[in-house]
Amino acid sequence: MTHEIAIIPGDGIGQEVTPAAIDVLDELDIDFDFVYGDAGDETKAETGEALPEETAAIAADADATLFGAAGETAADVILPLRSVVGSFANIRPARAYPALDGLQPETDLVFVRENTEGVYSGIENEITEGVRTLTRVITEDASEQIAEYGFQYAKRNGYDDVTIAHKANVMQETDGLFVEVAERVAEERGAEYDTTLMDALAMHLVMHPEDYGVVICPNLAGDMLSDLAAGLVGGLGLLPSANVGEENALFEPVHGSAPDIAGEGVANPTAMILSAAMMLDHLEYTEPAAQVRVAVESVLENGPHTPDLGGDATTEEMTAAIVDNL
Ligand code: GGG
Repeated sequence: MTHEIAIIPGDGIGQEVTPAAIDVLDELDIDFDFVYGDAGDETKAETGEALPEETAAIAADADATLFGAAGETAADVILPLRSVVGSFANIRPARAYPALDGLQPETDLVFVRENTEGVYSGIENEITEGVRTLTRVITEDASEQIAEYGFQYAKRNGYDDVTIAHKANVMQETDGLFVEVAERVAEERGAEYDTTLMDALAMHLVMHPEDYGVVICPNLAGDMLSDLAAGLVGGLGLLPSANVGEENALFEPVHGSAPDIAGEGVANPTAMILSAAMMLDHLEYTEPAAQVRVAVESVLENGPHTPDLGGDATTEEMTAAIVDNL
């Protein structure tokens, strides 16, 4: 069976780490048909559109999409792409690797981030000169869907600790609804859970990440807390993610386009390759997904490493070592 995979490298280091994931997938005994699409800052400069219709169509028609990184046009690229694949959940695992000198070696967290609304609603306005507004949308349906997914994910993957993150003491209507619905879902399932204010959670995650497992959170909180967690385990170069829908899905590293190192060929390919491993799981290639993770872990243990991990290897050298380990 051939799987059609949309490949959208996007901006900056997305152009460098996406080929790394393809090198790894090419090494597996699976029939993939890669279909390429353009999107991002350069595409906008060239065509006037950050996400051309044909690129969105490629993602809609594919069995899954691999996306690299978004730059200045993130709101016009990654948000609509998530919508095109019908994604309602953004899964962002952040785990420490024993071989790396991360700040918090006990970290094993998974953020289950609501992926369609909150302050990413796109409803922004200029009311009058110097006054701009943003509408934060929280719906019962989306809150229920993300809570259901979060509790199912925790059960399926053996996480005992589930935390519902919110800021309902201030955003009383919106996060009031989010936490009320998530608690109702937990109680209907008979599941154990905690609720925590997201600002306090940020501090506790830094000090005691080992106390947490799955964190179910509204959109912006998930975006920010997962970057914080990346800092606990060795940096953004390590964190993959899955944007999951009912049928389709899109996989991307948590990092963005990293303009400070783009073009130098030294971006860490780990996050992108682990995103491809999440895609393999989604396509039910559990064994190859595990093989890819083992190969990545071996290189994280033995090198070579890119500069973000203290080494001097290029993206291509680190990728070649991972491929050799498959
Ligand atoms: N590959 C992730 C990426 O491009 N991130 C840029 C960004 O700002 N993303 C916003 C988001 O994840 O919601």
